[in-house]
Amino acid sequence: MALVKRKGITISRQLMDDQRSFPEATGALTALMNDLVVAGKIVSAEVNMAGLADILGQSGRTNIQGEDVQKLDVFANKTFKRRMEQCGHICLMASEEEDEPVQPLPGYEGNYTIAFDPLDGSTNIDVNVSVGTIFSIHRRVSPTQGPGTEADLLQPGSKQVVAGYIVYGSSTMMVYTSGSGVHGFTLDPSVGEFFLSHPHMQIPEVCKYYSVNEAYWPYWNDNIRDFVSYLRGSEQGHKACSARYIGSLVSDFHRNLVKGGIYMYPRDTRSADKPEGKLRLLYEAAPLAMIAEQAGGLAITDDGRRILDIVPERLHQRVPLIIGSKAEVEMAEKFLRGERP
Ligand code: P6P
Repeated sequence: MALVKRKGITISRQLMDDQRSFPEATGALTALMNDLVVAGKIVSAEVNMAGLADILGQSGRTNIQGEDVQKLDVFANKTFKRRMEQCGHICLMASEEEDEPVQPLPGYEGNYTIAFDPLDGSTNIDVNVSVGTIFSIHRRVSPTQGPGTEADLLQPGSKQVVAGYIVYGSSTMMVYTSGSGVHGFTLDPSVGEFFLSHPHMQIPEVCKYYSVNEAYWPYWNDNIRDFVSYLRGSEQGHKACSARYIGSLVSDFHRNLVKGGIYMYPRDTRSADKPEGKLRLLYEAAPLAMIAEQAGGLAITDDGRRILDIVPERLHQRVPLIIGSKAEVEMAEKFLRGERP
């Protein structure tokens, strides 16, 4: 039955239908995803209450990225870790908030890995800008017994079995793909259930928005600068896109997925400790790249490599990212080769 006619089905029903399309499926991935959904509902409730509770403000700690860890970050990380370590289907997990991989509880090992950014954009919490969770799931490559190894996590994005995000905004939405299109589910907090609201999402061909922090203009290379000028419509008669950048990757990406747009975080010369830009490959760029390609878009680095082809070497490896509407990312590739329209 066409997905459009299925609007309003629950996410657990969609997950069951996904499972049915894989005859060899055991139900493990479905069970894993259902526990992930529970974690998303718990974090959503907390994010929406944060303005009322005393949870706002800093926790006083810093994470591996050297960033202040906000209390809600800590809560979200604990919630996803706790759900995943006891779901019985994870052999190892990686979190932006954890320096090292995290093992499941003894006896609860399984055949998948998950990497997640529990609450991306958390510096926006105290100013009430939407934030999000990003997740990436792989099948283990190590022998299927006991805890996994780092090799199970360091797989290219092209090997992901599921990729997705949860955006905690004016409504909480979960968007994911298991390789057969991108589906968006909206949480009805009155019943605590995600319902299919955006079946088979496709990034519009026309690029309506461009999202990049233009304060870094002086630190970009000329190809990036010329491409941003092109997006502004200041030359080659290109229809200008509107600039939209709220400093929350999940929110910027989600808007561009729905309306058409391109998000960029290229490398810059500001800081020697981030030569590859700021965003992380494992739990930010790779899962969003799978979503983008499944929705008809593209995702590359600022030297033209396909994000999904990159084999990670380190858990928290950073990567430059250009992602969004296909035609615009292809135009970016031209500029990166030194060509001009
Ligand atoms: P900048 C948030 O910290 C984040 O990882 C993304 O969500 C966001 O797009 C980006 O960093 C913002 O970084 O350097 O523009 O403030």
